[in-house]
Amino acid sequence: MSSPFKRNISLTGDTKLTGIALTESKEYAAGFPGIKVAIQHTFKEMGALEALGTLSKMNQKDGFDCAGCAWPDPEKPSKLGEYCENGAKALAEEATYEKVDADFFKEHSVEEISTWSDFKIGKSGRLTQPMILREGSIHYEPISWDAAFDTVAQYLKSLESPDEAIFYTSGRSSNEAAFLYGLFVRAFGTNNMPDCSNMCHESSGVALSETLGIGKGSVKLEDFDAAEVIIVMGQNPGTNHPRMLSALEKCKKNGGKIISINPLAEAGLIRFKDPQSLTGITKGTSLTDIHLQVKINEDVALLKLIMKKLARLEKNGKKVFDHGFIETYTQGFDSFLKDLDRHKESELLARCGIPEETIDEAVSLLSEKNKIVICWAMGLTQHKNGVDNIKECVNLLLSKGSLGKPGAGTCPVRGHSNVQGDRTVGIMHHVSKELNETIERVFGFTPPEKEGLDTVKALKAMHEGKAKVFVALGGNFVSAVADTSYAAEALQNCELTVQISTKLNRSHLVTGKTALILPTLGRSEKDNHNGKDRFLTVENSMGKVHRTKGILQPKSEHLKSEPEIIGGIAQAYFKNQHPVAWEDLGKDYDGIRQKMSETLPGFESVQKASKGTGYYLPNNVRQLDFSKLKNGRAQFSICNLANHTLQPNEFILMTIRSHDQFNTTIYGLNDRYRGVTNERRVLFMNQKDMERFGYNTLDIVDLVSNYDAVERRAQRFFIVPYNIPQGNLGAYFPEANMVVPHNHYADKSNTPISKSIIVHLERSK
Ligand SMILES: Nc1nc2c(c(=O)[nH]1)N[C@H]1C(S)=C(S)[C@@H](COP(=O)(O)OP(=O)(O)OC[C@H]3O[C@@H](n4cnc5c(=O)[nH]c(N)nc54)[C@H](O)[C@@H]3O)O[C@H]1N2
Ligand SMILES: Nc1nc2c(c(=O)[nH]1)N[C@H]1C(S)=C(S)[C@@H](COP(=O)(O)OP(=O)(O)OC[C@H]3O[C@@H](n4cnc5c(=O)[nH]c(N)nc54)[C@H](O)[C@@H]3O)O[C@H]1N2
Ligand SMILES: [Mo]
Repeated sequence: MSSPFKRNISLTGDTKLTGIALTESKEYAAGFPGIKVAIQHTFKEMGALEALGTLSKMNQKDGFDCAGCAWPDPEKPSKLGEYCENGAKALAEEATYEKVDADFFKEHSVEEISTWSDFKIGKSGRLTQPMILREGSIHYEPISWDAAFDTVAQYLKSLESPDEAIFYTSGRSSNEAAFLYGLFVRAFGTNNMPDCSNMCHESSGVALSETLGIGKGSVKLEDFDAAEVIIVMGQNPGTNHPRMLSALEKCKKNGGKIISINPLAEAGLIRFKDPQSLTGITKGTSLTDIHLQVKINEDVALLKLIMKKLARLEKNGKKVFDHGFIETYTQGFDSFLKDLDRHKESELLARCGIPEETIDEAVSLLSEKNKIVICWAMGLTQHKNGVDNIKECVNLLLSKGSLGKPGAGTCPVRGHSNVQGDRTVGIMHHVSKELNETIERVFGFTPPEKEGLDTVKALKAMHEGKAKVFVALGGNFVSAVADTSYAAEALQNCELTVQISTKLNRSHLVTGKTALILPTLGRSEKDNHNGKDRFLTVENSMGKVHRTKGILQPKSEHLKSEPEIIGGIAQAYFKNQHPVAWEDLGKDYDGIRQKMSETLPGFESVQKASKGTGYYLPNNVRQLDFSKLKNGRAQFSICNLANHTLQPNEFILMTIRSHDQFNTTIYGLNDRYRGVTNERRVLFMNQKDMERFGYNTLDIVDLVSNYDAVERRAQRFFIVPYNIPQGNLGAYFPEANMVVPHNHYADKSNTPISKSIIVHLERSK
């Protein structure tokens, strides 16, 4: 027997190190350089006229939702535009002139393209027509839409069980597309719906559901105006949610204070110059009042220490906690206080590595105030104890009565622009009995009752050959998940992999035996059907559903919208033998919204989102209604401290985003705020650690992790001295994903430990 055909695909592409240049890291974010970069990117990729016209429609009532992040739009958007430097880059990526068409794939094999860097692959341009990579071939060839849909249908039919298929979603899809996709996957017969949020805010969802009864945040944008203290933890808004800086600035103007908790002094948190306001261009605001430079993954230790100090003040007669609130709405406060006694202040202090007087400043501020908002992102969620990190934040808010009133509450800052909406409308691997019953009533079929696979489990199932077809609604699975080599083996084990995408990425190269590219319209593009421009809806980070309508000419006449593609696959699979008229529904967004309004709690008024600025979904925390929880009360939790055992030569590594990327999409090679130019393979290290190990600036090392006796290696990183706690390191995602183990993840949420990986360093050969 001949050995099976295997393509020779590179997982890292070109890792040649470039002419790196280092400068001082910046203290302030945005301002003029931000405007300049926004303009440079959009003008270069899409031309000046179109760029200016399009930017002015971003995040406006009659325009489209920026795909850059999920931060909400103010009720009165700025006349100068409601976008940021990185939103402009996101637009430029999607609206680029460059195209990846049939000629491109004829000229370049997948083997060749895989040797390019992620940056070069992304810059190749927009996908323009359906393509197939046949078994035994290394070149994609064109295929018609109908033949592509039939191919997917045939492979799905050939499976022994629907559970042999995996349906991934990234968070850029509209509510309508995600709803239809979830419906089709259930009609097909599985709950295998891993989702990018499994790697993102799943820890927040689990922690908040268990303690407060809803897996989402409780604050609205106006709460930032009224807050007395905003704590920003494990988040880098200057880069990843730049429009949030305007909200923080407003809080400061109203007399509020900001505490940032982060191993790094991130530029945007220190000072901010609002590029959208004339005063911002000249003066700038100092944002952070107190920076607690915590060691990686010691947030629970820090919060426990703060709570212990608050409890002592209270014992000494100061009114610190909101006992009325605690008695009326919560459960478990006494056991929580008792548990704090188990920990010694000196040990907690040593763990978090922050000068005590700085912590005392924060304690003193928090003791006085009770309108407190806590914002957080990946710095808290992507650890083994990610769920406990967030529960500890909830403990603080509950003890201060900082929920369900203006200026107070939880604010998990979401990543992808519609990741929250996708989950709300039914993308999940869990089974909801209520949703299943409603689907049965509204659509006339019985959804499966078996729990599905999340990202971690789906990867394992493909690796073990238990899942054979992989369909992705957006995203770049191979580069986004932990453990790149393992992920590649998993995908390459599949019979068929299908990518519904806008732009070329590594997941189009690391494929199953057969692979399909189904190119789709981007958020910014017109979605015309029978002479009428259609619109879609999304949900922002604060639970508001609103419409989004593209305005640009589509990049190719062959593109289909996501709902049309899902409808097409479903139609090819079911023919006309199913109660749902899939093809018609895929084209009829009002029809989908009608069905959403009959199926999903809170979506009764979704048709209203077609006009105006949208509406808020119900949120029990805003009403202080905890009736769904044990004894009808919000829950205090007893949380675990991080538990790492390090050898003397080991470090804790966090994998973070540079200022010039959107997840696996690389906008450029600079991290302006951190002072790095022209290189992504960098490793941020404390100067004292460099001295201890005899490293010089720009020495080149490999990162090596060793979990369960498996050595994982990410090669060739430049050492950059940086203001980061001793024993901690930082490197960029996705380059460093090579060392993230696939089988180590957060308790309960299964989120990979991308922010606390134990590694040692070896000089590169
Ligand atoms: N321009 C741009 N915007 C984006 C994205 C992008 O890639 N580019 N990605 C989007 C997505 S999907 C997401 S999820 C968000 C991500 O937004 P962020 O969570 O802000 O992104 P990261 O770069 O992962 O940053 C994590 C931050 O946490 C800190 N940190 C790491 N470990 C710890 C820790 O143990 N404790 C504390 N307190 N802090 C820690 C890091 O220093 C860093 O500042 O942004 C979204 N928006
Ligand atoms: N080590 C490490 N790993 C991480 C993280 C980390 O911090 N460290 N962060 C994790 C997080 S928070 C997340 S959210 C995941 C991200 O995981 P993913 O969401 O899977 O990855 P992205 O890079 O956002 O996906 C980019 C691709 O999406 C496609 N795309 C863009 N817009 C659209 C659209 O409108 N429709 C469709 N159909 N496709 C579109 C394009 O082809 C583009 O190449 O990565 C996770 N992985
Ligand atoms: Mo994310």
